[in-house]
Amino acid sequence: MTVTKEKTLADLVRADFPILHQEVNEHPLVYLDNAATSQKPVQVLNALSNYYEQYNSNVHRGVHTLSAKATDAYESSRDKIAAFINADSRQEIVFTRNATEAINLVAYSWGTRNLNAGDEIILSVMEHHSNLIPWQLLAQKTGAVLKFVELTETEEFNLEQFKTLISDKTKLVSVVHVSNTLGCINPVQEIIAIAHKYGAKVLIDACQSVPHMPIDVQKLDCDWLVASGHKMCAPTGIGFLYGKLKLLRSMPPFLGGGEMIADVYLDKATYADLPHKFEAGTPAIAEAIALGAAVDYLSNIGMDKIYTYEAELTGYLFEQLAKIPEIRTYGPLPKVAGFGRAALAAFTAGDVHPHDLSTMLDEAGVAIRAGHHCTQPLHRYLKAQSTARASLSFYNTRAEIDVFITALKEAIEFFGSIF
Ligand code: C6P
Repeated sequence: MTVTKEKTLADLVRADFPILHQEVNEHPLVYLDNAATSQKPVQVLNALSNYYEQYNSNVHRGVHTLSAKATDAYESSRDKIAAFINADSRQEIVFTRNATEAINLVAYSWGTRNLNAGDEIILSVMEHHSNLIPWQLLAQKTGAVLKFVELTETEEFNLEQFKTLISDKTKLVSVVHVSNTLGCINPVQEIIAIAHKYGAKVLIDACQSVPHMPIDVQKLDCDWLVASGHKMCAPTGIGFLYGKLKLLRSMPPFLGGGEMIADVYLDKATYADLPHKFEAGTPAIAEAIALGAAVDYLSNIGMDKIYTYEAELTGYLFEQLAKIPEIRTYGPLPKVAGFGRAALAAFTAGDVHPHDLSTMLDEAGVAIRAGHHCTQPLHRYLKAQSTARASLSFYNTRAEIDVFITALKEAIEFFGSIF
């Protein structure tokens, strides 16, 4: 009797990703930099080229056939995103360039109108610069005060400390769902419920969660949520802001120009209804359509399936890293069966500089990131100048983790011998 090995998720999808089937430095590419940007399946690449080859045209302007087709595809992408995160209305989805722009939109539009001197904004020390600098700028402009939640002993969001920071002065809580450095999954549902008791609004930076787990904005009850397309199998230059309808309605425009208007006079204008009020100028049409294709692709696999498969890989990755004595990982360890943290590992290896590790791994065809991952304050807090980071996706395999671990051990041995 022949025993056939059950196919893993990666076995089933890898053929869809042309870029993965190449050699880098004469070794098969092992791409473990998915938290920086994910690779794109052929279905998404086709959506891009189909648009340019068959119906390239501006949206919401022409009445000709191509323009109507482009508008339909662009708007249907919005429907797909709304369904993907279970928004109550398609008008709650605003296309932006990326998560960074979405956060700036909220800080500028809502923040400048609603915050005054002495009001408080709660962030955490693990925020990406994109969820820090816009609030610093806003605080400088309005006199609002920034407060920071620190980490627990296991390097996770300190919910107990959060409860001591929040007060009637808190007007906004803006926190990351999954840290791009610690890999912890923050208790956002609890954070949101607590913040709402104090009347504070909550923005969730879901850049590292939307591509890896099911998200339900109605269940979370967040006021805004942001994500970037390029981390979820879509092209660069497109992301989205989710906001509760009433709240988005109350916010003034962010950028002015074409597309976002109703009636324009020389000295004044009225604005378009949502979501167009926040989409000034010709948008990234092809990219938005391709984001819809990426959402279809992820939905066809199933976000539960992706989450479960990645958890299993995470368990294996941490098991292997734990066998290397020089390695110190950051953030919580996986709990049962790899669950309880995201599919990435930031680490240091004794005195070896993370950039040296990354360069040597690249020679073996393994792509990881090294540096501060745009979380410089967190690295300062952890007393690490920089870290190396391997981040996984559902198309990665155990065999690739083995290649990474072997190359990592060789790099540590090499640098150990020259110090
Ligand atoms: N993190 C990483 O390698 P943009 O640049 O707008 O697409 O995404 C910004 C961003 C915001 N929040 C989190 C949690 C993120 O991880 C990122 C992007 C990449 O970790 C690039 S620095």
